[in-house]
Amino acid sequence: GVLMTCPMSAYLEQELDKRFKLFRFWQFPQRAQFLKENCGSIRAVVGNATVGADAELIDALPKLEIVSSFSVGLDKVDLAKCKEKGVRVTNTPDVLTDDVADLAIGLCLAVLRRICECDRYVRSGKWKKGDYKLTSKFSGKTVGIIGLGRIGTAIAKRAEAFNCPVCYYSRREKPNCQYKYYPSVTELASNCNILVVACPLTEETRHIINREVIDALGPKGVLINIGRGPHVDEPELVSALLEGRLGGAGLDVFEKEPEVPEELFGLENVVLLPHVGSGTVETRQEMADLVIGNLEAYFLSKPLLTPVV
Ligand code: 8YV
Repeated sequence: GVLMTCPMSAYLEQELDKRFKLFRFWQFPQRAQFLKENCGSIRAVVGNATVGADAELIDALPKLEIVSSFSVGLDKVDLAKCKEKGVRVTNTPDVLTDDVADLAIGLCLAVLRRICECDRYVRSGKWKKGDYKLTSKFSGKTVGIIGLGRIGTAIAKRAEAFNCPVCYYSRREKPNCQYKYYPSVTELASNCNILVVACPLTEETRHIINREVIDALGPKGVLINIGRGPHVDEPELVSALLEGRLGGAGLDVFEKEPEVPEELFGLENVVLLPHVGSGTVETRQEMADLVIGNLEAYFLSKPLLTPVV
């Protein structure tokens, strides 16, 4: 049997249902009772960025052999626990890189050129009373990227096409990389106009955007987050935006999704999205196929397509 932790894709659900005995965890409000009755037959968990496989769930499933996550980020999977118990883990890298990078650029343009605010301006009929105020140019601005992995590199390539100088922070300088490296996030923030969070969420990167970094980015700087909400100290971000100590923000992720700080709703220099970085029909189908491909490979004793553990 396969346990799906929460609703994530109708297509994936249907395809899993064709191949395995599928348990939909969200349909059982009595979780402890459900686990007690079915733990003997669940060999795989399919989770996502919202509900993964924490230590408690892994411990409750003695027959668990593989966690196949419908996400590239694995911050909701207890990887140490999986390793310890010999549980394999797979994710969905590469197939979502373009979409997430596209959306990061979309957020840059939306924040600087006020695309969403302009749309509201037209819809409300305000255009008839006068032209919209001037906005800020994106092309040529310096883009600082935290995490130069698959997604960070794809964002850098797109930024280059806009003639934006690119610089980055990562734990180590990348060999043979033409972008300027800064050994700390604060130095990166001091030296760019737009700071993009594109690293995995780990203990080390939690609140990597703190007050010091926000102040280094400054009243003309813009923060873009397509990573995870907890990368940012959200109350610090909200107060910096409200006090005008930060120029703007484009956010696809939040600390307590789907809760978004309502203080941000009235700000024109902020664009808020409901965690849709990978949310296209095309990519979600490829992600689903990768989840299934990994499970099939595992149960046929073939090499996993995208193994992490
Ligand atoms: C998804 C994500 O939003 O890949 C990730 O890490 O955050 C996402 O692609 C999510 O897992 C879809 O349900």
